Amino acid sequence: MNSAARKVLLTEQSEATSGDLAEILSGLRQEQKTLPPKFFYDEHGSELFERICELPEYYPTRTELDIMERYAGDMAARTGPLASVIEFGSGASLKTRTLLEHLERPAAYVPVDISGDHLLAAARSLAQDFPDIEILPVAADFTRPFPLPDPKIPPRRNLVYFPGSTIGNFLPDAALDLLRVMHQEAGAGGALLIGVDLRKDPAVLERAYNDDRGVTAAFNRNMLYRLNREFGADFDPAAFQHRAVWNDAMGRIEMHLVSREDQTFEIGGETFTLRQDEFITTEYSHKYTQEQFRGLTEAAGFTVEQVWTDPREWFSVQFCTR
Ligand code: AVJ
Repeated sequence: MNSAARKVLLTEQSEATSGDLAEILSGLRQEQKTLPPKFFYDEHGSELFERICELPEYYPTRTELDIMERYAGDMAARTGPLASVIEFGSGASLKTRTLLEHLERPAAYVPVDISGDHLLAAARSLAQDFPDIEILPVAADFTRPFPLPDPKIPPRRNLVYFPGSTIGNFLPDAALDLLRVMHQEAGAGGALLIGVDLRKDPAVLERAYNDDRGVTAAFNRNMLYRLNREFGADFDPAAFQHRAVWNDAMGRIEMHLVSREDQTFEIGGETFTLRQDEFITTEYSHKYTQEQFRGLTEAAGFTVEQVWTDPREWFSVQFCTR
């Protein structure tokens, strides 16, 4: 194989901004206003998220990386020879490097991410370091159907990689739908390797989402700046306070933007009102027990073959076969 890096071509899904606006409006029309967390990740939001990953309070990234470094050899042995690795929400592809170093040389790596520019930069850097693997980045919103760069990806023995506990952002029904899509894309003989944050002391959780430096607050409020810029909204970000709370009954951290005053805002020709202390929900981050998550993966048709965790059992990486 040639040692020169291959050229990296980005497959871009058409930018469905009208669908995006419809999704935003339908969330804001609900009794409890919500905004989908995928809109956090514009260029600046992706940068803020990478800063979150390095915060002392935010344990998930560090813990998952440790698990990857410790057990990537075992993961590769479980996986065996592969067609491709398809990663959902690849971001900076940090954990993927450890994985790709250990896997039995997959023909292709397909990182899928909603933040196109960010994705291309990460893909180029990977292409430098893994010249023998074809890097096929796809800029797409994976919460909607999107085409993989066929026919290069044979529908067999793919490893679907979904790290970061991004699955936690989805309500259980939507998480199940997404796992079914992944089951499909793994193909015959394929598998899923998924990072899942586990239930733990709520104090640890609330600290992770309310950091001292206010990076998570900036990340949360960045959504409003983005909606102003890209969707013509007129939010006053300073009129909102960041809050993250553990909801024990639902087993999730909830991120809110709490209104500091009675206010109205406009988007897409509609006017919305918020009283003081009312809030917009911007993110759920579900935390699972191993048993709960097994129920979900099995309902999607997978069998959980192995679960790797850290010594405190704060985070898990789970290997599931079809
Ligand atoms: C990327 C969804 C895993 O839920 O912990 C980090 C996003 N939000 N801090 C998470 C996030 C606030 C993160 N995920």
